[in-house]
Amino acid sequence: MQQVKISGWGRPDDALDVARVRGDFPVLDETVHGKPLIYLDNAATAHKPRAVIQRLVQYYETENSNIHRGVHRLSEIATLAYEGTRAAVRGLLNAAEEREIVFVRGTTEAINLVARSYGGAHLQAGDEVVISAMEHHSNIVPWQLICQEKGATLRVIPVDDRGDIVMEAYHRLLGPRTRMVALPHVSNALGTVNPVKAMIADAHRAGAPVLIDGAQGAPHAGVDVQDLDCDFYAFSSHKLYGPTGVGVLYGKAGLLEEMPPYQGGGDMILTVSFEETEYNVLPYKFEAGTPNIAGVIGLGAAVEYLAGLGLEAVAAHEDRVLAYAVERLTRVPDVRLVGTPEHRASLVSFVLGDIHAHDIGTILDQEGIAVRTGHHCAMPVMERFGVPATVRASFACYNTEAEVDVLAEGLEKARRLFAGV
Ligand code: 7TS
Repeated sequence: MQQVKISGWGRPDDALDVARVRGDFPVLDETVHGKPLIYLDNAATAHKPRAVIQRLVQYYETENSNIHRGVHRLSEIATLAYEGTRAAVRGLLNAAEEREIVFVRGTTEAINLVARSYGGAHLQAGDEVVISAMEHHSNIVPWQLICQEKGATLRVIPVDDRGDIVMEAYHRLLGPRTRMVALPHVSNALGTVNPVKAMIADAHRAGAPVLIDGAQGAPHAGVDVQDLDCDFYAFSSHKLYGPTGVGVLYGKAGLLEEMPPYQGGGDMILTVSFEETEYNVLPYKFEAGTPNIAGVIGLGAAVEYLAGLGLEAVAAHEDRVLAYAVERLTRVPDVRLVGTPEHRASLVSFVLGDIHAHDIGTILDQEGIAVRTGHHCAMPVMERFGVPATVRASFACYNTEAEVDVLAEGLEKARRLFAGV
C-alpha cells in the first residue's frame, strides 16, 4: 500500500515467510466441502493467529477481572494488560499520547462517537459535512443522522470512472460552511487508497477537521496519525487479526478534551452527585462501563504479532499478491474489474459477465474459496458503477499467489457452467 508513511515498525529487509505465517493461523488447516480453505474475505474480517487466541485463553483462565477499580492482584494484572494495548496502539498509529487512544466496539462505534459528540456540539443549521461517494455505510449514516438532527447538509465528493476521488470537486465542496470532512483511507468496495494526507491539509486550510475511516487502511500498512495530521482515525480490531467487538478511535487530545461524553456510566466519571457529574480525564471520559477487556488485550497481542512480522514486509507481500490477482483476474474472460484506481490496496472487486455475484460466490464456496459478494455495505458505490453487487477478493498476510490461481480457475469454471459448455 502506498502513500502511507510507516512509523518505524517495518522491517523492510525481511521478506515475509508466508509458509511460517500460515502456520500461525489454525483456521487455515480447515477444509470446506473437502477442499482446503482459501480465505479471501479479509476485508470483512481477518483470521486470528494462535498468539491472539492463546492470549484470550490466558486472560480468561488466569487474569479475568474488571479493570481500573480493584486493588486486588487480578484486577491490577488485567488493568496493566488493558492499558498495555493502549500503549501498543499508540505506537502502531504513532499518536503523540496514549490518552488520544479510545477503545470502542469498532470502526462503526468510533464514527458514531465523533458524529454524536463532536458533530452534536459543533453542527448548526446550514453547516456542511463532506464525505465521499465511496463510503461504507458506517461513514454515511451516522453523519446523515446528526445532519438531520441539526439541519446540516451532507455533501458528497464524486468518484470518477476509475474509482478515484475527483479532487477538483472536493476542493469546490470545501468552504466556510464545512464543519467536518470524513473520508475512507482505503475503500472497502473498490480498493482505492485515497491521498488522505493531501486531503487533510486541504480540509484544514478550509478550517475543517478530518476523520479518517481506517477500517481498511490500518490493517495493511503503518499509519502515522501525526504525519497525516488527521484529527480522528478509526479502525476495527477484527480486521487487524484481533478479536471482534473492539475498535479504536484516535483523536487529537485538544479535540477530545473539549468534546462532551458519548455515553454516561461507570469509569467515565470522577465524581457523581444528583446535581452534577465531573467527567473523568481522557481517554476514560469516552469509555463508559466495563469495556471488552479480553478483546482489548487480544488486540494488543494482534498488534504485537503484526509488529513481529513487520508492517512493511506484510504490506509488500500483500501488494505483490494483489498485483498478481489484478493481472490474473483480468485474464479471465468476461471479468470486469469494478474500480481501477491509481493506488490500490488489499482487495479487488469485479463482476463476471452478467452472472450474479451471489451465484459466483456459491460456486466458489464449493471450491473452498471464501469471497464476499454483494454491495459490501457501500450501496452508493454500487449505484455509481451501475452494478447491484460485485465479487470481492480481499487479501491478508497469509494469502498466496497460488490461492489466486485457484480463484481464477474457480471463476473459469463458473463461467463455463453458466455458458453451459
Ligand atoms: N468502514 C469501512 C471502510 C469498512 O470496510 C467497514 C467494514 C467499516 C467501516 C465498519 O467496520 P466495523 O468493524 O465497525 O463493522 N467493512 C466490511 C466489509 O467490507 N465487509 O464486511 C465488513
